[in-house]
Amino acid sequence: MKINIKENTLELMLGDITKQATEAIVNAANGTLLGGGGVDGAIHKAAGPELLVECKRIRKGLLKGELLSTGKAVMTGGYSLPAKFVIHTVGPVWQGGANDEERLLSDCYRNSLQLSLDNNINSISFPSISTGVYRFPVKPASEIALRSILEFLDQNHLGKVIMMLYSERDFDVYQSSLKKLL
Ligand code: AR6
Repeated sequence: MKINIKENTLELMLGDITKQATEAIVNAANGTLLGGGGVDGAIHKAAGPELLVECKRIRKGLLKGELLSTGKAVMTGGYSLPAKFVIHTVGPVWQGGANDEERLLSDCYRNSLQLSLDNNINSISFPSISTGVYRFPVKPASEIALRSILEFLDQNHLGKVIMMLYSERDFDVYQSSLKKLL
């Protein structure tokens, strides 16, 4: 499913984000930036060891216990990935919904898109942030993700945004949320 928002496009796709040749792909990382399971593990594996070296260098430059705060985003090279850049963002852990999870998840999308814009990146792919290990329920997460992207694309000229879903079930949830939002 593909839609136009002013001079931008948003497309929902089913597949592996590590294979995506958009200029940037987004990593659902954790605050340590040292890699992990899920999409984070897959991205580090496909990018190769230099990605971890750059992540460690960024981490050394962070204050406050050297963790990247939830909702924030940083950028690295893509190394052996088809994508030129990786934007690492830290989604909120689902704790029932009363701990600012909605705003923090929205921050992940907005800050990643802003970082792309600031670096003249015209195409970016997102995974479904927080809906794996961090247990954010997919339906509300899809609504927050899509609303945040649509609002950003309504106000900015970025180019192409892809939501890369990893299961048919997630794809269907995102598709019905998008239809509802339009
Ligand atoms: N391509 C696209 N999507 C993927 C891929 C892939 N190759 N692999 C998994 N997904 P998760 P989180 C989907 O758990 O919930 C890590 O250990 C997956 O099916 O990767 O934000 C980090 O280091 C799900 O829909 O991220 C953190 O500690 C979505 O990506 C923690 O997990 C997100 O699932 C972050 O948890």
